[in-house]
Amino acid sequence: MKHEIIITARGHAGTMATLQSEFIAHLLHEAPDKSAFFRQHAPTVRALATFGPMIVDASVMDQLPKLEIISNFGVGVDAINLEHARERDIIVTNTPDVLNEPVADTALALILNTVRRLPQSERHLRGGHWPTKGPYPLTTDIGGKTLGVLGLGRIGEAIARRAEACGMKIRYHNRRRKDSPYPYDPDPVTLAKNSDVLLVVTPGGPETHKLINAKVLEALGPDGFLINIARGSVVDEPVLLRYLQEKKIAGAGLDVFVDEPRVPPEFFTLENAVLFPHVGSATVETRKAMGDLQIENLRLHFAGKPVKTRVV
Ligand code: 8YV
Repeated sequence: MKHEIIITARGHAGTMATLQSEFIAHLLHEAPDKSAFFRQHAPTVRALATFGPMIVDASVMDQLPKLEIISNFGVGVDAINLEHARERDIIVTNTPDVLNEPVADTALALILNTVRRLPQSERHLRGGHWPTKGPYPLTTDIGGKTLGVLGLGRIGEAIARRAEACGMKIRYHNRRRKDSPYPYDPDPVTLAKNSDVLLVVTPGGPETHKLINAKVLEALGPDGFLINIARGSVVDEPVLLRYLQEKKIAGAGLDVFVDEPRVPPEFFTLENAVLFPHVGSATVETRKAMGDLQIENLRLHFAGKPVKTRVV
């Protein structure tokens, strides 16, 4: 017997295809009238398969009285109201670990591209400026510099390993100090002060909202770089923009933005910013592994077994 689920948004194609063949999958993003859609499927739907930044708030959950599980594609569950899920006894799952290494690869690439200004130097060549204006201006080594990791979890550790291989020194701040060989700073401002490159790799959500503010950027200073591969919400975006425009920090490498896929166009003209369109985990292998885990959690739940990667 096929179980009925709702898919909340257009996600990874292979995963969508499997979900649609294994389950009776109703597509929320294709429904012209969302309220009518929820009314129609409320009596039968027990699971949500959710993708990307699609908001799954209390009102979505409460339109589905039979909802038992929300299976998220992605490690970050900041788009889901976890408190409400807990109250309603709804299981929430995510896709941790399978993306640690590729996200860490992206982070290292972003650090190197930002500090060494490699995309800018390529633009210099493509723009035909090499013969006329001469070589691209010198940049800065990452070897010997300090990487401050804000949020030393599994992805943060994978990035730290790579940065160490490039000769960087590592320090970190977490809400709770952990058993780690790296020096600990008690707050983000101190970490920024002690870092040449400040890397944001915290979860999103209310607890980290605008954690990177003017005070932190001030502490990072005119020679410091900010790298964000976490969530746009962790950074006060207009303040960061001003610090970049006024060159009050040396540069920023951003894989995430507040209102994706919309990026404030003021960022496009900045010479001291490197911008990636949220590609941290965007490889064929990793997106398949994430989808497989999302589906496995649904299969386990419907088989009456404990899910594999439960958040709530
Ligand atoms: C994906 C992510 O871009 O796992 C996460 O939390 O942000 C990324 O891996 C996203 O989940 C794709 O929808």
